[in-house]
Amino acid sequence: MKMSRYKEAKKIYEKLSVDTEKAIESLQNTPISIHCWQGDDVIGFDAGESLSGGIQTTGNYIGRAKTPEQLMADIDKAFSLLGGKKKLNLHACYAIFEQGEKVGRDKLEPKHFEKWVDFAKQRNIGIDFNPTFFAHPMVKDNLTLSSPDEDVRSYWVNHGKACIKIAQYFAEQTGIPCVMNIWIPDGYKDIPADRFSPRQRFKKSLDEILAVDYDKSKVFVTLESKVFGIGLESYTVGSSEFCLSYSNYKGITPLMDNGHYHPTELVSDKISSLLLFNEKIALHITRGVRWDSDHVVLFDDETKEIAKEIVRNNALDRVFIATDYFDASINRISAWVTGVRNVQKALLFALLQPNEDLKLKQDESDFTSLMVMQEELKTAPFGDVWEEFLKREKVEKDYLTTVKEYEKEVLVNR
Ligand code: RNT
Ligand code: ZN
Repeated sequence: MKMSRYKEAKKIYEKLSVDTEKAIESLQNTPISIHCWQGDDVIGFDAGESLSGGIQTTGNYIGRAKTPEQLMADIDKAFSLLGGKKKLNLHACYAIFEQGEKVGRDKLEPKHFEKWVDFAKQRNIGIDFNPTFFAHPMVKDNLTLSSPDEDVRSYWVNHGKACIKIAQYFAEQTGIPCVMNIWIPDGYKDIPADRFSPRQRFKKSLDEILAVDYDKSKVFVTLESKVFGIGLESYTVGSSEFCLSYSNYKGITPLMDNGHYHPTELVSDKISSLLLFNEKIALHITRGVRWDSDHVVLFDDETKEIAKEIVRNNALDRVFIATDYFDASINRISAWVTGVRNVQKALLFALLQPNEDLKLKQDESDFTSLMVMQEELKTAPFGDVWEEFLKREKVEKDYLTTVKEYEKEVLVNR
């Protein structure tokens, strides 16, 4: 009888001292926090404003989710095409209000997210959370937590505090810890006269937010840095140095988004340093094309290199892995599935490297072997192991057909 492609691949990897069974199992147990905002171009339900804060979606593909029901249905569709463990990553702007109810972001409560909790519980998944410091009338002159206007600053401090409580509610309701990520767009288009005071105010605001009493085993607060935004080209308050230093000072978790650095700087090279000094670290996996454009994640070199850094440092349980991209020019369900599958492919690819052997070659200064081995591994039968993972997770390899059907049946009618 002909051996299955997976069995053959397993044998080939065995010869390289790689256990494909172990690799598949590790991937199955690695949660990916899937961002809800790919489904509606980062609009949300509370402010009805178009996107701002130096980030931008481009494209006008049919079928943007406009209601909680539509977004939930689309997330379900995407989830049905994805294997592995999932978490849902929500933003505060996805609060769901009763008809006619209007609540400021400074006054949000757990009850405004009850429907999301039901959604998560029914699907047995955890929820991650983000205060939304953008696309809102209380963002004045592109400033929130660093604003010199005390009304503005305190409004956003109250938003942050409210969100910590909501994050703890998510953790308690689902029984799964919640990662709550703080990112602010604050910055200046042109050369500022004072770089110090905005950062000093940002620090003060974060101190005030984190003074809320919360359970640190249930809520992991992360802080995301950024180098520039559209219209905020000259200065961002939450720079890399600020965010790393602050995380260190307060014992919270640093978050790196690989679109948030100068184009030749690589997050894959930063992970090891952060792992040395932090118990946990967090990532937003995205793809910047010439700028922080948030294109759909591909199975490309940097995504693979990021995954390798997580895997070969034995850090799968120390890195909170989340996706963060938004493409409005293609089918949004396909965008979700393609990007998340590519993160998983990269992880599996990393899990299928003979990492110990490769390290040894480096330590022996046998760079010739190292190069040859690394290149050979690129054409090892990775695809067969990937398909085996999908099979075990009971998802079809082909998702395009399903996506197109859903588009014809559901999305075109919106
Ligand atoms: C913006 C940051 C941030 C957002 C989301 C919507 O540049 O990457 O993480 O993309 O919070
Ligand atoms: Zn991000």
